Amino acid sequence: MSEIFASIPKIKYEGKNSRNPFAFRFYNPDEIIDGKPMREHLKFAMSYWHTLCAEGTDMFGRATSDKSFGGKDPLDIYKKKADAGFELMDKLSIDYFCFHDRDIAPEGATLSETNAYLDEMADYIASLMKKTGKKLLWGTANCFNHPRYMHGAGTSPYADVFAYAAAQIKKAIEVTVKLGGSGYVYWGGREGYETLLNTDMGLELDNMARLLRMTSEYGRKIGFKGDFYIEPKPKEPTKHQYDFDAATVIGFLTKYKLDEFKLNIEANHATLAGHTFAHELAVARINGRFGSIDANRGDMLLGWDTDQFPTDVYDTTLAMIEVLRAGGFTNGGLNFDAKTRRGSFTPEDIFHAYISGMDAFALGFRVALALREDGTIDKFIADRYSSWKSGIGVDIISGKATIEDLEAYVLSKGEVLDSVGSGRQEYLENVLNSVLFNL
Ligand code: XLS
Ligand code: NI
Ligand code: NI
Repeated sequence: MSEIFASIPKIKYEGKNSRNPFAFRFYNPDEIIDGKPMREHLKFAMSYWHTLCAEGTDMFGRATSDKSFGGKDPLDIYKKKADAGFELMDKLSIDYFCFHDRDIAPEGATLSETNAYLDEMADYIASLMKKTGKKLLWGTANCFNHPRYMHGAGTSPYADVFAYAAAQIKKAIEVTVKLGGSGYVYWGGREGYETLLNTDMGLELDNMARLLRMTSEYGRKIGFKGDFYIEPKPKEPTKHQYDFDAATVIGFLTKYKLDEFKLNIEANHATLAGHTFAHELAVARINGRFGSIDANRGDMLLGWDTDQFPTDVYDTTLAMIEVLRAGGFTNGGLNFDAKTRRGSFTPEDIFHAYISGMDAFALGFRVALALREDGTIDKFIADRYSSWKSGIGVDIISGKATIEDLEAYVLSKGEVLDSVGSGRQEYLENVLNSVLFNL
């Protein structure tokens, strides 16, 4: 196999003072931190679609980069994409990858032709995995690109389209299982609507649950042991995406008793929903649904999913605090659902992008651990809620105190303003800065 990114060396850790653009300054894959190598804490993954497929097209312009990697006919191109992906993962010390079914193989004229391409490419990828030790973090089905899905897949008004989506997802789960994937993602795609003038929302949501139940049960039947994830997103492509945010998805999963589903939280989707990335991770965590992360960022001034590589260390730090609080990743990891800007069209740009994103998360992780070690923030939170550890607080939590007891308590006590302390937000923000800039 000839080298595809010949001008790019294997990226090594050189420490924070290095100015080598093709080196890590904070990500040291084999450094043991908190009991295990950094690579096992962070579990970085390459997104197949952005890295090996997206060519920079937008509404106003055609491709600016070529992702055929020297391939000639369609299948050859997909094999070259795979070669390029495994070379990139090796050079960047990325252990995992994620894909949609249509990222790894071309679509044929019929489902059986498409499935045959998929089988051939799955075998090809399996051989590269065997050679390199790289692993599949999660697979998914692209049920949003083809025109048949213009009104949705599981929520299409047309039963034939539902059936097609179910068949497509069946195959995508089979490929995920075959490649030993530790996760399977459902991103809502076009599951949503534009206007109630043409939509039966109740039926669409019931059908979405039917599709999730049917396909996930099939996954278990064929031996899938990993996690199923829903990836919330509030808008784009449809105006009202059904999987708006973590809380909405959890409400949906609870209503339909889809208990084993976890969440794949994407940073840019969080901000589009009017939340912070850390908020969405916390909502997943406190509901026992924390699963995996699509690492990226949006642009404060733009209202769509720009899928930029994450470089904001405050953001990565606050996210990694949540990952630590959740006890770290089990089947999930940090998938870079991110792409270079259209004007950054060279292979070098892809490497710069991954290096910056991986370093931003590695630094965020180091800061999150240092904050935990420092203890100021955790202690502040514990103290702030200490009134629940004794007296009336314990009686409320245990259920012992009735509403009459609470009234008697307040009547005897008088005003309670004296019990209320400062939130000290500015002080805590400064604690964060002191730790961040002291590393
Ligand atoms: C799109 C989503 C998509 C999912 C996988 O906005 O982020 O890329 O991660 O289908
Ligand atoms: Ni995503
Ligand atoms: Ni996205």
